[in-house]
Amino acid sequence: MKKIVLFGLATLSLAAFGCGGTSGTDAGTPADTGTPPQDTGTPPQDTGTPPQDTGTPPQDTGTPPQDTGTPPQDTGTPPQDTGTPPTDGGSGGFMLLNDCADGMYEDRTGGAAMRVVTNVGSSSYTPRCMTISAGQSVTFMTSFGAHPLRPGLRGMSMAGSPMNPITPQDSGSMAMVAFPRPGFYPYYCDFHFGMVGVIRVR
Ligand SMILES: [Cu+2]
Repeated sequence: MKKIVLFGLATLSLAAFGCGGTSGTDAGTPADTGTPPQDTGTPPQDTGTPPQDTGTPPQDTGTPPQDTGTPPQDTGTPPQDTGTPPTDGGSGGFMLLNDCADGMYEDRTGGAAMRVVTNVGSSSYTPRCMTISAGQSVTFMTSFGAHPLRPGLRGMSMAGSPMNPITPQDSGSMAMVAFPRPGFYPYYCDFHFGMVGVIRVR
C-alpha cells in the first residue's frame, strides 16, 4: 500500500518538477510587427492638367492717360506799351509842338502862296501852324518890341528840330527867315502866354 502512495508522491514531484521545467518560457522574440512601412505604391498623382491658361490677356481698358487739358496759364499781360513813340530827329515822323497837330498845318508850299506870319491883337499868331518846302522863306510881321519873337517853346529854346533858323527879334516889325532844312521849327512871343506857332518844312 505504501508503494502506491510513493508512486503517487513521485508523480506529484515529477509533476512539480516538470512544471518548474516548463516554466521560464522565453518571451524573447521582440515583437516585430513585421509590417514594413507601407508603400502605398501610388506615386504622386500627376493630374496631367497643365496650369490653366485662361487665355484672356491683361485687359486694356482702352482709356489713355487722361490729359487734364489745362495748359500752363499765360497771365496774358504783354509788355506794356507806354505809347511814347521814339522822338523824331526832325526828318522822319510827325512831331507835335505848340498843339500843332498833323492836320492843322496850312499848306503854303505853293509858288504863289503867302508865307507870312502876323498877329491878331496880342493873343495869337496867324497862321499858327504853316507848312512850307525846304528852301522857302517865311516873313514874320509884327511889332517885335511889343511881341518879342523867340525860337523853340516857351522855356525850351532848343525844342523841335535841330538848327532852328528863327532868331530872337526885339525890335522892328518885319523879319524874313529862310528854312533850308526839313523839320519842325516852333516859335513863341516872349510876352504873351499862348502866342505860339510852328513852321513845318518839307
Ligand atoms: Cu505877343
